[in-house]
Amino acid sequence: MSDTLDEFMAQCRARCDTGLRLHGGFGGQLAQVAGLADLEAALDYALEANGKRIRPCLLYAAGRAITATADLDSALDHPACALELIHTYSLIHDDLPSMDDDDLRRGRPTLHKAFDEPTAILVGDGLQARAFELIADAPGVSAAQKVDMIRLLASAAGPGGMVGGQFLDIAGTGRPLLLDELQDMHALKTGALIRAALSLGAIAAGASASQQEALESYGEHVGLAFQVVDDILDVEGSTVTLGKTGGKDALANKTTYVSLLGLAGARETAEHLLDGALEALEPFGESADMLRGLARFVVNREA
Ligand code: GRG
Repeated sequence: MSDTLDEFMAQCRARCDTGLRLHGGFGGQLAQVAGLADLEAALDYALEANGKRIRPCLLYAAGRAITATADLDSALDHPACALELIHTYSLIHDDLPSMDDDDLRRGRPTLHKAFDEPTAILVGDGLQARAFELIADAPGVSAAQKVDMIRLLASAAGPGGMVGGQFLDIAGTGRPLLLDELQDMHALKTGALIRAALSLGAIAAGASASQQEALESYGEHVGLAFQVVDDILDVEGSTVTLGKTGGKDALANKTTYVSLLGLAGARETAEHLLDGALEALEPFGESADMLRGLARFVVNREA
């Protein structure tokens, strides 16, 4: 993998899409079991969705910052797909009527709209379990690396990470949040999986403790920047470009970086976070160029 950021991202997405098809899905096997054809169809619907795959891109880029071994990418495929499975499950559950109650995701009807609510809950549960199975089966990494990755992903996705952030978000709905509360909630809800992308790539590539620390700091900055920009796009983007319902935060009266800081203040915060992310990469040379490009991509994206 190499060359420009666009080419790098296209290659990461292609690897992730292929991996999800080959290892995330069941290749028609579930449909052979009496009564499970609809479950497999719903799983395939979730896996075929047109996501940006930004977390897998970060994971592959973190690996590349550490080492340039020829078989690196094949060692990163399973962790990258596992992370995307967890992310996809979180979006499916977030869209449920009892959570954010949304009809549109990734430019298509949400899973509970295309199928039904129990199926959407079970598909989310299934994707989550499948993620850990994928890491356990990962080629090209040691048993110790697998255990470290499973522990890290479980912790990032669980109550001390993404689930905790989602809980804080729901609990905080309907009352104004202070900037610190907003930041703490997003550091868990969105930030935990983004930080996990960097750490999983680092573990699979055999990073030293100091390299892991630098990547974690980069991940913290990029994770928050991702959310600040998400809040900006919710105001500035259209439902068509976003592929999900725009303007929802204001309608739901949610505290966001834009509601607290204004559009210009939120944009400035995103730029500061970008500077912090780039600074965290100072110990790395050119090998971290894709991470630099991805941080800029996260801050300048339009969807
Ligand atoms: C239900 C346990 C549970 C958690 C849900 C991540 C999350 C927690 C909810 C998503 C709500 C949301 C829209 C958060 C804003 C940031 C975010 C995660 C956006 C979606 O990620 P993208 O833009 O999506 O990477 P794609 O579709 O490109 O993968």
